[in-house]
Amino acid sequence: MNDYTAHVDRFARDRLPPVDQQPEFLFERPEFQYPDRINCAVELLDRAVHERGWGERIALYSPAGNYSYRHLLDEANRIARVLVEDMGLVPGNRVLLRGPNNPQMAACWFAIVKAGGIAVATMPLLRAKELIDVVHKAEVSHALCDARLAEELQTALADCPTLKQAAYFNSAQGPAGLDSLEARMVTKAPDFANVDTARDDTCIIAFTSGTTGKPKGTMHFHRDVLAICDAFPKSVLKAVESDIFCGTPPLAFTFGLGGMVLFPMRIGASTVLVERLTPESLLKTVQDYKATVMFTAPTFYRMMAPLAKDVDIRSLRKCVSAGEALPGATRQLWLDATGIRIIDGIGSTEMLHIFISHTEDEARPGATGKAIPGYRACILDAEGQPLPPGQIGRLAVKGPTGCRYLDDPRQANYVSNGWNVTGDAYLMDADGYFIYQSRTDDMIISAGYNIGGPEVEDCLLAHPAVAECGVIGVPDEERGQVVKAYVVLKAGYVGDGAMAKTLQEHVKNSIAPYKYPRLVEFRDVLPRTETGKLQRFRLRD
Ligand code: 3UK
Repeated sequence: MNDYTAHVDRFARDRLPPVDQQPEFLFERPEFQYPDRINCAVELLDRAVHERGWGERIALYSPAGNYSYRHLLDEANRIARVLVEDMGLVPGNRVLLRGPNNPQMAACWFAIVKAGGIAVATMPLLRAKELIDVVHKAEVSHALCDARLAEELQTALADCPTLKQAAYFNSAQGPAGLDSLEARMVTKAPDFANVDTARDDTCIIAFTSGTTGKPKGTMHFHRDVLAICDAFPKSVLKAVESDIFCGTPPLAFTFGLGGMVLFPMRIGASTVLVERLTPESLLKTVQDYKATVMFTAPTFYRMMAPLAKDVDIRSLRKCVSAGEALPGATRQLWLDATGIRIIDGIGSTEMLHIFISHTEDEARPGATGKAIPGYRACILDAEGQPLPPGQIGRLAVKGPTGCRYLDDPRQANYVSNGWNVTGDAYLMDADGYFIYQSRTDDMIISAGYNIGGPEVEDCLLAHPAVAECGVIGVPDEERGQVVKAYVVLKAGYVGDGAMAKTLQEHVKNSIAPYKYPRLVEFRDVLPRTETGKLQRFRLRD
């Protein structure tokens, strides 16, 4: 029996990867068994208010005002009514969602999913051309967009024939003359007949922050959204209902959707949504809201460490790092500055959230941790055979979530023999800890040696003069490739030949000498994505 119940609009259902190209899913554990019919937004929001008695608690804090669980539900219901009654949404339609992290953005996400729609959230900084690619690929029919981001969307609309309905939220803050979501909402009652979806109906299409080629849309079901809430947060993070979450990842990035909204709401906790955070303002957010749990990327921890002494962040008790490898030097800096052991975790858009991580007690410098309960991981060789401990190969993982690209031949690159192959080079040590090396494509091969850029970066970051760095391989006639370091120095240091020599000696004295950067170039900044990932391909260009 196929328990996938078709939406009225079968677009997503008809574009799932063929069964033989899907990953194997593991549902053995009791927490990942969900009823056939379930709507994850109803589970997280309506039931919080109507069954769990959390209505009067604060769900979302923000500088513009706070939303109780009940207020969030009322707002989401009004928006859902606008979508269905005014904008003609039918279940299965794709809805573009654009906005910085703020309460109305979260309310829109719940509205779309309660109405059986598929949320296609996009990074706030995307330009019209990139929006057009996403709209075409997902055949988006509706858009809910923060009024302050209206311009790029309106530029895109001319080239988006499928996208016929757009409404703008936070409209008081945007230009005049837009179709205001709030103006429509005031006419709507705060209740809504939720759409009874199947656990295997797609509810989000998350586009990857991939660095090359056309963006890939990853499809996730209602049950996947619940599974990530019942995986990492329960077994590793162990947050509680009195916790107050904060952090930087955008809700359009599944790291942020989970960490900033879904995880706190699954347990009746609160979250602080603040737009455009900097290291300074994130620390200030912790102080002002007495936040207890933080989600951000490694570079943020590194930049916050020297500033931490100037703020009162004693409320903070748990810090999660993901998006790229956490250098051991950064882990140590944060521990020295705050006394907190960072929880590192690797996740991906394809897997929806974190699948290898560790608790604070199991933190080991250089190691991402072990497969979290519900997931299995191993290292595969080039032929797809599992490698013994200690050998570098391709990381492969399976669990209750997995990769389903929307109508994309690249499915065969990510999924092989039921395993999700993430594109990362890792090794597993004798104790079962997974140790990150590099992206598979980024492995530097110099004079026959395999060198992972991140290991060299970690070593450079431990030098007092280094603020940030990125290490890549550049073509070399004699050695195939040589190691090159791009270094941003801290204020007061000079990037000259003597400094290059000092840093080279530092690496030679700390790790195997053949890994030292033969080339060192000083930069003012390094190219990074909106999610804090170093863009190595831009260093290579
Ligand atoms: C890299 C890491 C080493 C790795 C993500 C948490 O980053 C997320 O999703 P993306 O699709 O990128 C996935 C790739 O990023 N990576 C992420 N975390 C780590 N490398 N250590 C880490 N801790 O190359 C991976 O394949 O943008 C992270 C939750 C949800 C996410 N979507």
